[in-house]
Amino acid sequence: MSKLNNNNIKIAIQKDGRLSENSLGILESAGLDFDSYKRRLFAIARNFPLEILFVRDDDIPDYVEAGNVELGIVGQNVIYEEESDVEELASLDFGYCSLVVAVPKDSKLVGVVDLEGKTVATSHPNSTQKFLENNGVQARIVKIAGSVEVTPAMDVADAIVDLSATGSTLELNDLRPIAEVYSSQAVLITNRRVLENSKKREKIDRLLTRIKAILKAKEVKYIMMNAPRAALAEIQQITPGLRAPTVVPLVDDDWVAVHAVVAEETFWEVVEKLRSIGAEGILVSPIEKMIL
Ligand code: PRT
Ligand code: ZN
Repeated sequence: MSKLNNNNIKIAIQKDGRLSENSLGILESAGLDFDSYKRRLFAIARNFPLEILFVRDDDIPDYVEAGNVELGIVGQNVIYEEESDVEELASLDFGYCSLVVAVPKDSKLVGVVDLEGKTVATSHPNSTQKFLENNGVQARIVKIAGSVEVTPAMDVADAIVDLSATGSTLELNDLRPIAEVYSSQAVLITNRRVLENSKKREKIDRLLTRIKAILKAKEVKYIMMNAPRAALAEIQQITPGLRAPTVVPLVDDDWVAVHAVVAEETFWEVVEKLRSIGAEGILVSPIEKMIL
């Protein structure tokens, strides 16, 4: 790694797995131009002082903590499990999952306390140990590298602690969740020492500004509509926009065109209200980036 250009900052992302596509996607949306063909060991951005390293997700917090790379994109679950001393710069809104305790559907175990004296299989032994301790439960933990979900059927364990996203894997294996250890999503991480280096910090801040602009834009929609001029005051109440909606006069004096930014969360409620006060021809477009 040290053979690469020292003026560049480095970011480690998952080479091949659930987080890879979205991690690459966010860097591309941030305007970085690089070749990731077959995700070789690393790629160099042509238009930003950044190198991208493709590694196993489990190694990402270690590289960031040791300062081999300045940044990383990884699931919070890996940070929690490895108890890594890293700083989260942004939650990236993908890679959502939960670490859950699950038992066979026909099991008598219904809560964490029922795990007392039982055997729990997991590939997250640290998180499991802490969770059991916090709940005052003593159980035997069996560390499994993969396919944790099959262990109850094999009589290896009474319960499992595993990541779950859609819940399909639990369902397919006749398991039901009985508790959540924590929820997780992908995050951008760094370490505190890096932030003390002003040259590196400046580059990290530039990249972070771009990433935040993309994340912010996902929360809003741009809408355009025609509305009776008489309804303007009400429209302004419903769609405050960034400062205020943009109002464009139309040839017909009684009507105006209004452009506004609307939060994704309340989007349909806002549209229904706008229609009820006479807005029509409502056009909606996604916002690619939002720089405040
Ligand atoms: O090779 P490498 O070590 O890099 O990859 P990996 O195989 O260790 O990790 P990978 O690619 O499976 O997961 C990377 C990260 O994605 C995890 O660390 C989590 O942060 C996140 N993530 C999100 C998930 C899931 N969703 C997920 N569903 N990681 C794993 N799963 C597994 C889970 O273990 C279970 O086997 O998917 C199954 C359950 O999924 P559902 O949808 O059936 O509930
Ligand atoms: Zn892994």
